[in-house]
Amino acid sequence: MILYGASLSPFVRKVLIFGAEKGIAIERKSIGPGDADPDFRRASPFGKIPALVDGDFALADSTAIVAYLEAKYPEPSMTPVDPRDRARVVWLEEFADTILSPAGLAVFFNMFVAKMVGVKPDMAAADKARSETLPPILDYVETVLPDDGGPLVGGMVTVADIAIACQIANIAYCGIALDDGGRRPKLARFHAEWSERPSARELVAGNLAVVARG
Ligand SMILES: N[C@@H](CCC(=O)N[C@@H](CS)C(=O)NCC(=O)O)C(=O)O
Repeated sequence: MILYGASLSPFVRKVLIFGAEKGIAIERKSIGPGDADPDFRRASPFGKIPALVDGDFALADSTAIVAYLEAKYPEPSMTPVDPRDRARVVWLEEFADTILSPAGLAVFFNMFVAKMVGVKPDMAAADKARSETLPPILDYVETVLPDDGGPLVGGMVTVADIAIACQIANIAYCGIALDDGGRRPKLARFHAEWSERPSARELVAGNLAVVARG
């Protein structure tokens, strides 16, 4: 099973960490968005990362890929049985992918990716996201994190934890103080714990080395 994508992408890491939590062997082929590799484009017609090729099956989108992996490898289950918990996982994954991600990306892209892809960074957009867009979104994350530091939903690690942790890691790479002077202690702890989790540790360390190089 091959996953196409760069591990700096939180969506690529979401799939890799989900697979590692379930004990699924996934080989990553490093590729950037828009790459012309025909196997990648067969899986990802619009050139977005991640994309998966599993034998004769090809699929794009981290949410779709995670759904495929969960259905193909049901054990250990990462899907709560309770209907409310199950729906809440969907919401939190959606929140991570469509609300948290663009706010964080406005900073991360302009600080790191723009240079890598030869685009002029828009630091005004980055500053606005950092000071205006992100704080209320990070405040929301603080409200959904359990006081005991356990998983977000149903007492089990789900894609909700992973999707949020991956987006938060990219925000942390930008030097944004997650705890905001002690206002968000649960968020800071969540990030610290996920950065050390065996399924994520190597990826986070590898990414830190890349962003430190600039
Ligand atoms: N909803 C998609 C989002 C994937 C995505 O936006 N990936 C970014 C990299 S982090 C990308 O490929 N961007 C290039 C583009 O949008 O053309 C998923 O969950 O996989």
